[in-house]
Amino acid sequence: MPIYNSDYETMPREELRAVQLQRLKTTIERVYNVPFYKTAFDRAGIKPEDIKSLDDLQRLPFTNKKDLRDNYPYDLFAVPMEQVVRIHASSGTTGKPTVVGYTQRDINTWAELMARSFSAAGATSRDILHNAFGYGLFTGGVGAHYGAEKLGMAVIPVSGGNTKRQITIMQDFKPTILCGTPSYILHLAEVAEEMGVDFKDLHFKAGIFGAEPWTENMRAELEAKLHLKAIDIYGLSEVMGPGVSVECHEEQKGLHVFEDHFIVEIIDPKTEEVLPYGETGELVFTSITKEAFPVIRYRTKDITSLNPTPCACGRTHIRMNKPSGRTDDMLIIRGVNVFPSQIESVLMETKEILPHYQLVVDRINNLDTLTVKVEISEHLFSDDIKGLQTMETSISNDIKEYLGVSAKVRLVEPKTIQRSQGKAIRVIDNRKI
Ligand code: DLL
Repeated sequence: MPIYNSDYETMPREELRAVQLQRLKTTIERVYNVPFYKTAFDRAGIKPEDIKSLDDLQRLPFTNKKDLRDNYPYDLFAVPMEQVVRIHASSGTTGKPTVVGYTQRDINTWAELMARSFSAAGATSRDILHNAFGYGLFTGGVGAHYGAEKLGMAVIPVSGGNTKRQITIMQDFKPTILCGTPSYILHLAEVAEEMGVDFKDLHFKAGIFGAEPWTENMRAELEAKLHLKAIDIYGLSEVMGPGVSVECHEEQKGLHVFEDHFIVEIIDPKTEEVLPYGETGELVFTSITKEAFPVIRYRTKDITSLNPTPCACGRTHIRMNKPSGRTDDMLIIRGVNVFPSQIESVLMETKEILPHYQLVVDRINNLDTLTVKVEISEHLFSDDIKGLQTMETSISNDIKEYLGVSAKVRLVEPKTIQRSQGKAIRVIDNRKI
């Protein structure tokens, strides 16, 4: 049973739904004061008092990233600025970032959900957290920090970067829980190896990793390299930050959505039709307790499915499967849809491959071409050009066989693909330049 738990986590679903409905009603009344939502609801012919059951949520319009951008920076805030105590922003590679705000109660809720997330991962107040999520406008660092303190852990706020120093800190301060993006953590492991430090001699029992898609193969790699249990955590700035959902250490199979604070739906991204449990589509969240920046039916662009089956941990909250990617990261190569994570799965089936890779997409003579650059271990990168070519062809054949897409594979020397301190850049799409 979870250690830092609220009764909501194990509540019978009928009771939970009653709580959700009551909170949803309050939220809808709150957002009706925000001109954007009032206009959208009026256009859909819905008044706050029309929300009588959870099914009525489906009558409400969706909110998109574009709506957030159009209301940059503060026009979607549902409280006066004097009640806002924190602002974060998501970077966004195109256009303006999206800006989100929190009241003191929102910050307290977030800290509690992160504390519950750490607890789900098996952490207690006796643990020491090495927090390598970036601190700043990104929600990862500060979000994890407040939650860890709330649970009573001792937090080492190292953030990303300065990687060698991080390894020394791990040796000297003896942290037991590790946080970061999977790609940066992999880099940490690589630097530790260079420094002759074996994670076996460190003290970690669990790692809580997220903020970008990562495969089961990557989990196996991280668990083997770091000698810890790797737990997936999900979230997004628009909905709160990290701690919207998390895996439990008992099953590590799907992320429990904190349904006492968020209502989750899966829709068909094309038709916007709500899909039944088990079907894959786009995640949509409605926040039901947020004050400063509530979101109604926010389309995340993240692709996954929901699993309502009971879990060994005893939580009744629904699980979302590991997101496979985002609709806007999906590559369409000569008509075939492919997510970077699917390529990752195939690459990691090959033993000598290091999980550092990048996908380069070009358009040559009006045809899309995909090149997969991937590092291989030092001892293989030799003068045996023929051997390398055979391996490239074999991986390329695997990609074709499993994903139906033609890709040119280029094996490159270790450490030639740029390392990130936060989210890895997996795709370089030259068609967009
Ligand atoms: O990445 C919040 C976060 C911080 C989550 C630390 C987990 C840990 P944003 O920068 O707004 O917020 O990016 C949100 O990142 O819509 C997903 O596409 C992706 N993402 C986040 N967590 C996961 C995950 C933070 N566990 C966007 N698996 C989301 C796959 C994830 N994708």
